[in-house]
Amino acid sequence: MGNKLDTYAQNTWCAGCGNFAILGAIKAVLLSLVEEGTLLENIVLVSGIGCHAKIVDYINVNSFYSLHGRVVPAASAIKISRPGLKVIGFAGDGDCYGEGLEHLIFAAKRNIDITMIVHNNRVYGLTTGQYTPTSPLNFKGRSTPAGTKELPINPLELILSAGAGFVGRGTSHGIELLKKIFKEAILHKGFSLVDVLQVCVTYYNMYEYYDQRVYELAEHNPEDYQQALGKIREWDYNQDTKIPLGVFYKKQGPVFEESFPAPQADPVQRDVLIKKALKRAI
Ligand SMILES: Cc1ncc(C[n+]2csc(CCOP(=O)(O)OP(=O)(O)O)c2C)c(N)n1
Ligand code: SF4
Ligand SMILES: [Mg+2]
Repeated sequence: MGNKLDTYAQNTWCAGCGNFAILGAIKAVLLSLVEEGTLLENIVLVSGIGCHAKIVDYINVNSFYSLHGRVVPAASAIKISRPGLKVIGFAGDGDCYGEGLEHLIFAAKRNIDITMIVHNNRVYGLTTGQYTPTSPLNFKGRSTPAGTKELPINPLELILSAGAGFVGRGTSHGIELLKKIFKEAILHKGFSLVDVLQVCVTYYNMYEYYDQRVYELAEHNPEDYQQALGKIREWDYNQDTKIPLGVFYKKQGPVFEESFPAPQADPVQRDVLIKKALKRAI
């Protein structure tokens, strides 16, 4: 059954790709937001370059296809200049934990009210299987046939310590949980990051591995920084431990774009401040 968010673009993802779950979940969430009163024209999607990025072709909502590693600055610029819009960025793990990592850190630090959804398949999918910052030690890919010699980063630990007010994780085998986390992240006022363990069936098929290890957080207080940090550290993207899913951290703080005067107060002053902020953000 189609809906008004469908497009005519031909879907070119591989059969079984975890991106389908992210697409299904975000479309359901966007429809529910519209039903609850959000205007579709007040939502903007931003994507990078990679398999994940095609998602904006498949959703009938205003969107901006940015450059590899540049989802965050494009999304930040849109939000700063039009604070009334809901801005949702879709990035790959190569895209925003690799080439664009510094942008992600500074967006979290500034607490810009955007949501970043990371399709973390732990591989460069579009360019056919090179390792990324979240590939595990000894990962054998196109660029590392003998296995990687470096440990992965834990992106959630990094982003939490950078100041993010919302940090969550889901998998592409759990669409109901994805819907829940996406909606909570989008409604959170301030910077939010959702890391999705999105399986790339072609270059790094982890369905079985994740199915055996994931569990949903219970009796967890997301306002408690130390608890959040502890749960985030439970799995380091390398060891064969259990993998917690859910909202690790959620705390409201001052929002970056609200530090500028309202447009009607002093448009000239506001424009000057915004131009300065955009220069810093990009
Ligand atoms: C500035 C720039 N650097 C590198 C590339 C080449 N490139 C395109 S997609 C890609 C990797 C994509 O991997 P990821 O972000 O993890 O997305 P996925 O395809 O896995 O969804 C790279 C390195 C590019 N297009 N532009
Ligand atoms: S290469 Fe991997 S990430 Fe890209 S569409 Fe195919 S399964 Fe999905
Ligand atoms: Mg990737």
